[in-house]
Amino acid sequence: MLTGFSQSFVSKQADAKFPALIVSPIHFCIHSHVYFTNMLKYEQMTNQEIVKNLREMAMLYEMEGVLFKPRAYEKAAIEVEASGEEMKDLYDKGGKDALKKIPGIGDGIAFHIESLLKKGSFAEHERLKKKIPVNISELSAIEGVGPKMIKTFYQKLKIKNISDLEKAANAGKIRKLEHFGQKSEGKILKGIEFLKKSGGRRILGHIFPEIKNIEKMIRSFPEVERAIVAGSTRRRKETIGDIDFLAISTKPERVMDRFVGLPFIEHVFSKGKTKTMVKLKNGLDADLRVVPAGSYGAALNYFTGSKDHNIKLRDLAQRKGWKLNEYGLWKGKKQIAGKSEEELYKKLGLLYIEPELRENTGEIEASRSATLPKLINYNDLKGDLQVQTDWTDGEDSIEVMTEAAEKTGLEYIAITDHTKALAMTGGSDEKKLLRQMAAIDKINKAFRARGKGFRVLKGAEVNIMKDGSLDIDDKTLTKLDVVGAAVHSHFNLTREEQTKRVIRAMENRNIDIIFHLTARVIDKRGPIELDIDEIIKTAKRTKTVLEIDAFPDRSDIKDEYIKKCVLAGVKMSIDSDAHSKAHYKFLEFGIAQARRGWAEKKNIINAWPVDKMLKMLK
Ligand code: DGT
Ligand code: CA
Ligand code: CA
Ligand code: ZN
Repeated sequence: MLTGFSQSFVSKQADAKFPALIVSPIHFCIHSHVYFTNMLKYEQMTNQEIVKNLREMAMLYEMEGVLFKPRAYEKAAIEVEASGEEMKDLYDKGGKDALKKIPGIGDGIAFHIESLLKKGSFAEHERLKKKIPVNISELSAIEGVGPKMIKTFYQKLKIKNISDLEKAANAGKIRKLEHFGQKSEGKILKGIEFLKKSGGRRILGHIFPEIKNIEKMIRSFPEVERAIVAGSTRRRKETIGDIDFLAISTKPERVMDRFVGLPFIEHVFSKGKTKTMVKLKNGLDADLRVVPAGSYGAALNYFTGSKDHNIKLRDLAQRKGWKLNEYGLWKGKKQIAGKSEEELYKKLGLLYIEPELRENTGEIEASRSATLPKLINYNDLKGDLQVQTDWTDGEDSIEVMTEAAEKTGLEYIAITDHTKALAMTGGSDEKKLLRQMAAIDKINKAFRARGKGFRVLKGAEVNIMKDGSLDIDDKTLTKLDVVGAAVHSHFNLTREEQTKRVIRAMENRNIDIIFHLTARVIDKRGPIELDIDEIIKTAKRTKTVLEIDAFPDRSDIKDEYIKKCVLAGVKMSIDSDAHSKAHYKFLEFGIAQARRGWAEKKNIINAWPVDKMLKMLK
């Protein structure tokens, strides 16, 4: 989380949306009844806040040069982040022992989380923070800036936050530090620029578990009949600007009282009978609207958006002489639809349109002509073709990753550890790959002995070098079941050079898939320059699969490119890019991405059984 820094974006954004309200947010901070009673007791931390503390701890230990602990804390952070349950609730129900049931949380970390829940801090964290009193979360959000650098900046230049760093870089002070130069100084400034441009939008996959938890809590209010999150979250956009909740109730005031009393809430902008606007502790704004049951479908449709989709629907209604708004579809004063979305679409002469398609990019026309795609479903994946393990920079062993995959209902995974050009990950060379293949053979044999059909495929995430060559020889690649290749460096080549580079990799007969094609990291760096149409043409010609990387800050390729692949008949895979067993949960966001790109099961090779999938590869 970017405290402070993103705060200014959020309020700027709020300014634009509710100009009359936000003169100074503080004046409009309406503390409800519930809030005051909560204040008597300590307001317990949400998962997001706990994750932030654990991540900071990992980085502080890394600054101190402590071994193992950084990784242990990062792992715990990943697990808490992915948890469908609030630590606070687990702790209330079962104490420290309940926390320890979460993988990656042992005695020590459970003790610290307990302290976070009880007092909002823990001793070790406080001690280390005193030594390096900087805003670590904020600084580490900059591309390429890690704990060691943050420590140097503080010790040499007393840099505590992004604004200090920006000033120092602009004054040419960074380049004078040992191990730094003009180039790294420029990179830092570029990273800061990128963060500023992202305008406070947040990556859906990072925030989704918390949103679902809030939705669950609203649903549990006794006066609430139904509740759902709408807006860009329901459309499953890669990033969201704010959160839009919708509920049905005949007692809206009671619902609003309860809503503003939830532990996630930082601050109440306004509280009304039908609409309440708050800022959450995670920095995002959230609205709750309460409507009567008869308007639920119309309101859900309206607040799901997108705006462009809504406008098109409204025009459609108008052309029939009707009126469409968030309360219903109206013929004069008579409501002719509005209870459900299905009814609404039907009345407008349309087939139901899935939320992921509602961007006015042709879905309304396709609905009218009954040519909507039969979207891939959230339970359609049978395999995962990009999985890292502790052979390189993953957290878990092949065995643990395999077991977890089986538990999530998959039938196969490909182990695709990094290769030697990525030295910092301990990437495999040819010899190490051969050893790993032998290890995988053993695991598969054990599965067969137990009469289980699960398959572990031998793979790699081969590095595409600057000139498009690969860092592993063809002789070794031929022995693998699935080979992915990816760009991890030289992000600034020209469009022509970059396109040529990737095409050369695709032309290699051993390369089955291009992983995260554009190499973007949504909140850190933009995509590499590519001639996408040329890439897609080459993918078709060379039978290369393009991956939809489900890791939330990648979400690469994006929906628009997926749609192009569908049209061109280029096959895709949806992979978690897991570096921990908790990361299989990200597959859901890859599927969402595929759906937003109009993809069907037949377009996605790992929605197929393993044998059919393997036959499709080069
Ligand atoms: P976000 O929050 O930027 O990630 O994107 P959305 O789509 O959630 O947008 P938001 O929160 O501003 O509004 C929620 C929905 O409300 C939006 O998807 C469609 C509807 N909406 C908002 N403003 C308008 C408008 O001016 N006209 C129409 N027809 N619908 C609107
Ligand atoms: Ca929204
Ligand atoms: Ca909104
Ligand atoms: Zn990796």
